[in-house]
Amino acid sequence: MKKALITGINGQDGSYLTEFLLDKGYQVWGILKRNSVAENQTYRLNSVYGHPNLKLEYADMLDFASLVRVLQKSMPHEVYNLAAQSHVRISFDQPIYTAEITGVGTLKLLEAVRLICPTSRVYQASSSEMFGNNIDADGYQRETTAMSPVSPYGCAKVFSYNICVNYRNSYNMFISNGILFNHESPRRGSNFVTNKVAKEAAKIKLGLSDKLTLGNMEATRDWGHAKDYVEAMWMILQHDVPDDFVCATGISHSVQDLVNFVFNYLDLDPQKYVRTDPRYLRPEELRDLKGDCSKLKNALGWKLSYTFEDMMKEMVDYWLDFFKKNPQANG
Ligand code: G4F
Repeated sequence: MKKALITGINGQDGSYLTEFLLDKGYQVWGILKRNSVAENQTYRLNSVYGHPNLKLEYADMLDFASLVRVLQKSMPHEVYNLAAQSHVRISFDQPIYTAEITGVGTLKLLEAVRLICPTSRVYQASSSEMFGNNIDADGYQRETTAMSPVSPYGCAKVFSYNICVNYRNSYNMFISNGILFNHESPRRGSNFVTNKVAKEAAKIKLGLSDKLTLGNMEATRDWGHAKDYVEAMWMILQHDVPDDFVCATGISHSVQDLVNFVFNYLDLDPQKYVRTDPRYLRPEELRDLKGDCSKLKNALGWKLSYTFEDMMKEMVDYWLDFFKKNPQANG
C-alpha cells in the first residue's frame, strides 16, 4: 500500500487531497497542530474522519523533532507540504511567524526527509504570489517568470521554492514545486475574497446582513477549483522526474467581476450593498495574476473540470444552504 504524509491536512487543499488519495487506495498520514477547540482541527475532514487508512498525528512545522517522529512512524512514499500561514494580508501583521512556518518550516521538513526517508517524493506547495508584479510580455506568468514577491508570505514561499530546488540538486532527491494560482471551494477560509463574497452575499440574500466590505476591487486573480488542483499535486509526484509546474486556469477576473457575478447570480444589485474600506488593503498589492499551465497540461495531461462560474455558484449555494439551516450562525 502506498503511503502519503500531508502537512496542512486539515486545510482546504489537505482535506480534498486526503479524499483523493484515500480513493486511490493510499494510507494517508496527516499532521495536526494542537488547537484548544478539538473540533476545529478536523471539521474539513468530516467525510473521511475515522477511515481505517487515515492516520492523524500531532506535530508542528515549527517543531523539528515532531516532524522527525511522524516521518519515522509513517515512512511515507510521498510527502505533500501544504502547511503554511497562507493569508497574504495577515502575513504583514505576522511576518516572522509566517516566515518561520511558511519558509523555514519547509526546510525543517526537507531536512527531516533527507535524514529519515530520502527516497520519499516531496511536493512543495509553491504559489503564484512568488511572482509579485512580474508579468511576461504576453500577459501571463509561467515557470520561467522572474520572482519578485510583494508580501512576507510571498518572500517565505520563494525561500521554500528555492530550498526545494537546492535540495533536489544537492542531494538528488525527488522534490517538485507546484506553483499554484488561487484555488477556491466552499472549504476555503471565509477571510479569502471569493468565499467572503459568496458568504456575505448569501447572508444579504437571506436578509441576515445588509453590507459587504472589501479592499482592492481592481486586483485580478486566476481562480480555479481546489479539487482540480489537488489532482495536479498528485500528478506532479507521479511524473518520471522531479520538476516545477504552474497550475492555473489561464483566465483572470477582477474582484469587481467576482462581486458582479455573485450578486447577479443572486439577483442583487451590488451597488446597494458593497463598500470598500482601507483596512482590507495591503501595504503592497499584487495587482494581476494569470497563469500559463501549458507545461502541466502537455507533460502530465492535467485538465480542468470546473469553470470559475460553476465554482462560484457552488460556493454561493453552499452558504445559502448553510444559513437556511443555521440562520443564527456566523459561519
Ligand atoms: O483571496 P485573497 O486574500 O487571496 P491572495 O492574496 O491572492 O492569496 C491567495 O492566493 C495565493 C496564490 O497566488 C496563495 F498563495 C495564498 O496563500 C492565498 O491562497 O485576495 C485576492 C485579492 C487580493 O488582490 C486582495 O487585495 O482580493 C483582494 N481583496 C479585496 N478585498 C480582498 C478583499 N482579499 C481579502 N482576503 N479580503 C477582502 O476583503
